[in-house]
Amino acid sequence: MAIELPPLPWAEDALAPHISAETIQYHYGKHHNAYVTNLNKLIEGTDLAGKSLEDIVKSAEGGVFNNAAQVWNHTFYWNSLKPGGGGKPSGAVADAIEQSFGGYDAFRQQFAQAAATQFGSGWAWLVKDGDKLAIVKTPNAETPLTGVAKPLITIDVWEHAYYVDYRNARPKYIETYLDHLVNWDFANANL
Ligand code: MN3
Repeated sequence: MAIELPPLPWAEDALAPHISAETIQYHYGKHHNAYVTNLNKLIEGTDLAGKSLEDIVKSAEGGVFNNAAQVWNHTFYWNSLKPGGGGKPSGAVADAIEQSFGGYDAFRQQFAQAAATQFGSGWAWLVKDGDKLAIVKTPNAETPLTGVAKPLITIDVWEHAYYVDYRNARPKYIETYLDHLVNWDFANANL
């Protein structure tokens, strides 16, 4: 069975004015969709056809890995966003942030720093690594899914994620993600 493009968890204009419908139309409708199309072409007729997306990400290399991981990373990113999100977390993830970083403000500063300093294209993640939370950044399509840490939320820092709305101002996009968009319910569900 072919890998499918999952539906968005909200309407394409639901994140405006922070992320515009135009960005979502390109980012989901063109970029994410293209990774799905490319992946299906690459695995057709191979022993990866019929495997789950997660299994393909964990076992593939090269172009198959890049496309599969980008399909998985983007779906995880959409779920990391919600209309009316952002601000301080509540629940178990709030306690874990307190214990791991010494408070929300320290977490916020470190997450923003990681996302802003990922050179070129990539991702920043809040992950659960053993008993602690940690912040990691990954280049290009690389993803914590191939390691031992469990991803809780992510931010896409490829230029296509913010250039329409923020031009080159990546730090402003990161700040907006933290203050207005991040879906702490998703982080709590993953914890
Ligand atoms: Mn992207």
